[in-house]
Amino acid sequence: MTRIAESELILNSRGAVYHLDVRPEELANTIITVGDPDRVKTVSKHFDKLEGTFQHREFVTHTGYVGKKRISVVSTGIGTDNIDIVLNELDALTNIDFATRTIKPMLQPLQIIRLGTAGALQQDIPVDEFVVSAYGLGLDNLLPFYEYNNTAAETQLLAAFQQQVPMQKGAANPYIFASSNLLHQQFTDGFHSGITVTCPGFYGPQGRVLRGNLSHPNLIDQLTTFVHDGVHVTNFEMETAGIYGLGRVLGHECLSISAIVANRIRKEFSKDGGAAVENLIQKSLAIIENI
Ligand code: R1P
Ligand code: URA
Repeated sequence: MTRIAESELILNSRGAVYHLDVRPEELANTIITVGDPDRVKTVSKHFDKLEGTFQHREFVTHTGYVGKKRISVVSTGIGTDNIDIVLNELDALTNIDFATRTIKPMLQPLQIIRLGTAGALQQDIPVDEFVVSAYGLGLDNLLPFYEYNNTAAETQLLAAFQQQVPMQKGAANPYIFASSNLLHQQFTDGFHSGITVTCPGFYGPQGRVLRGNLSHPNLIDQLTTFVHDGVHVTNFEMETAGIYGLGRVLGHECLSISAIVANRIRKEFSKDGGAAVENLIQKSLAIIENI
């Protein structure tokens, strides 16, 4: 079996994977990802038992139990460049034998659930409500670096998107992946659902104008009006499509859920985003405990 070199899978003096500083036995198979490192403790304060805490750079990990369910909560920081690091290291912790540096013969799928924030792109999705991403559509450039398969439904949706939302030449090479059906069906009551567009930035790539003029000034309008087979774009954020795409590449079950903190159509921002995120965490943990 091929041995993965020290330069490719980097382990530190603790025998932990480099960026996350976590060892295989310190990670659960059910993982909640959050963008903000401070949000990790907002999740783990609900744990019945905290088993271990780890931190390196913006990557904070708390592992513990909610009831009998062992869960790790990991912060990713912002953006799909960080998702490349986190998803690959979570997979390595689970599916690579660190002693022999070889891929394990039996691959273990992880359940990876993002609890994040996002901006709504539909008038009827108010701030402080929740969106489950049925699809992640990437305007970033992460997945073009990997080989992957799309389903027929994903291919059709992407073709419709490319027709209805032509991107400025060179600005984006869109890709799309569906959520895990298995996870999504647990999160229906009280959740909106649709396409989440993952952007390589918060300002220009999400159509925000402060001082710099935009090459794609109609982006918000085009995304809001996009429709294919009754499926609409619900929201914007910065990680979902990368998680769904790498989840597909590596064989993990992924779901992304967002508390809506901005509504870009109504031009409103949540008066208490922290409370919305806390509500999302409580509602989601009650479900995750029983998955
Ligand atoms: C931007 O403010 C950040 O907020 C959203 C975006 O995806 C981006 O990471 O998610 P988080 O609140 O989970 O970080
Ligand atoms: N996160 C984003 O990426 N965009 C928003 O508008 C709100 C949160």
